[in-house]
Amino acid sequence: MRSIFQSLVLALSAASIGSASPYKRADTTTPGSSDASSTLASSGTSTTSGSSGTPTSATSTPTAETSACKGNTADTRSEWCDYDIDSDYDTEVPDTGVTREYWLELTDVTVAPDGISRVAMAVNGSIPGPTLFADWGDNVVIHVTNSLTTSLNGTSIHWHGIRQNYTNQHDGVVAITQCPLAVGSSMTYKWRATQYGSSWYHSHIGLQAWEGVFGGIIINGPATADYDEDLGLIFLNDWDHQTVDELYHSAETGGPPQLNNGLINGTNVWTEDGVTTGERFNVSFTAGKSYRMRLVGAAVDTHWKFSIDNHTMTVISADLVPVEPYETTIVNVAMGQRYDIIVTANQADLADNFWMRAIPQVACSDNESLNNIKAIVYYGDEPSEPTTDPYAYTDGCDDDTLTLVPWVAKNVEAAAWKDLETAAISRTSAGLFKWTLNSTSMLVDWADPTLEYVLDGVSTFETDDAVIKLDTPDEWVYFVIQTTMTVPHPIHLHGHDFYVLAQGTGTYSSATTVLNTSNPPRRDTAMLPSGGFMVMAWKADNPGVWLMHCHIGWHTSEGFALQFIERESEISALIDSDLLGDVCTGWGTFQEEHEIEQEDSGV
Ligand SMILES: [Cu+2]
Repeated sequence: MRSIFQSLVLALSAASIGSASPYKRADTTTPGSSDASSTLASSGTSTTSGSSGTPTSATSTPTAETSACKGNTADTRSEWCDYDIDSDYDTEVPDTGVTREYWLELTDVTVAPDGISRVAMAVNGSIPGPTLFADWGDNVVIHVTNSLTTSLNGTSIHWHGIRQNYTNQHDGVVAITQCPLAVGSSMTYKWRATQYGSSWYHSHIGLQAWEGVFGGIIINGPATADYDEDLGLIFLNDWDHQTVDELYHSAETGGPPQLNNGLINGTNVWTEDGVTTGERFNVSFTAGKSYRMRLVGAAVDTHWKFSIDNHTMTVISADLVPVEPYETTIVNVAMGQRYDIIVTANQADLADNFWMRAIPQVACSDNESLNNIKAIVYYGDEPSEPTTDPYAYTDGCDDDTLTLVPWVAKNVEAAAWKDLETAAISRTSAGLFKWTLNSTSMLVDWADPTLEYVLDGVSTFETDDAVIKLDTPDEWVYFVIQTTMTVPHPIHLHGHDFYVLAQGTGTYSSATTVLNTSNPPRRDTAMLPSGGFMVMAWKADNPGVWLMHCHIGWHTSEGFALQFIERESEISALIDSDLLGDVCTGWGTFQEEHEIEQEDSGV
């Protein structure tokens, strides 16, 4: 039997013989540019409320002219035509009648984002892949083609943070909502942009996201503070000169490996034997202007502190939830989280060049380039090496979640359903680390997705399917996760923005833990603190099978996941059985033909 891991090793040798593929193919569908020589603004990201992203829409190309709202200008960012920042996006969504259509193709590539060559996987030839733009209320249609002909990996694409209200089947999670998409096949995902803000899409099979299969999502809408220019996404990735599939064995036997480097928007430098390779990402500032940037925590196992020397940031949104603006000099970015920030270019008198820093937090990350994951913010004509100093900070895997005050205020009602689960780690008889939650480590079959069971009327599941059922429509669910282990975990829930009622160190107590139900922070990814607990809540208002998991790549693969079957009786009617069946049939044939074995939790 040939496993995915072995397939990848084969891919390595094949790719190193062949001619070096370009890291970034010249290609018109990459607004989220990874080109180190260009500034964010010139890389094609949106500079006004209307998206200027070029990608490929046959139905309608998103441009400023076709934007759902022309009234959203530099000093009227809270407006959105008939809607505004006060509109409750849970209950009202602009009816734009617009469909944004995109085509994404996954390929095996050889890349050198820090000058060191290795194999990877790319979307439309680039890492990060192209940014998908839409306006609030648009329909989004994405055709994904798997052309991973060297690695022979199956795939799926998850649209992180997108609520998928009544569109569970388009959530893109292998073993849960679909089978892996076979090499040589295409699949079309359809969803509606009912929220707005910044997010990302990424593969949701094994560790493939961190081989390079990810890109940005920007949904234009109103904002809680004004700014002049939108500079688009800033992806914060960790990076190693070995692939994550190669590193996984050491992760599951010896714990998380040290990683070589990190990338800001797909690029950074690397110094070895006195020779520096690669290039830094850089951003051009014009004195006096204010810039919106959209930070994305896209690492496999790194918690970041993000800052720009001498500059202050105003946070206006977290995940896809607009918040009351607040100022800070450091933003903590956990894996899976996004923060929208505004930075005013008001330091030109001090210097021409400033470091933008993504600093791995040693308390829960291990990186060889601790103080060298940086980009350059420059005033003037061109960047040069900054000499600025970082803000002082105390190392720690902190979460800014409890600082957040959602702009559209919502309260949480009393729990109709409650559960508490403990996260722990154990070793199998084979010496492999497995994370457990709900007293089990998730192990699901990628060729047998939960939606297939639901469609077939199967309602009992194995313990290691890690199923929790939420049957009552619109009931309030309180879910506590706690751990005594000194490892923090970014917890991500699909299908909902959850409310964080409490988060802290020590042990949760139903008697003494104070729950905030009055407009608590809400988002799609928040930290379970090291040796602590988090109390989450959400309303069962979205029928479907929704994964909850730790967003540390190693941990998901080691089984740190649960699936909620929400309103089971309503799900079948929402499933396109042809779509589900076609992808599974294609995978069955492909898997058998190439003798591919599943080696991890299945998600
Ligand atoms: Cu974890």
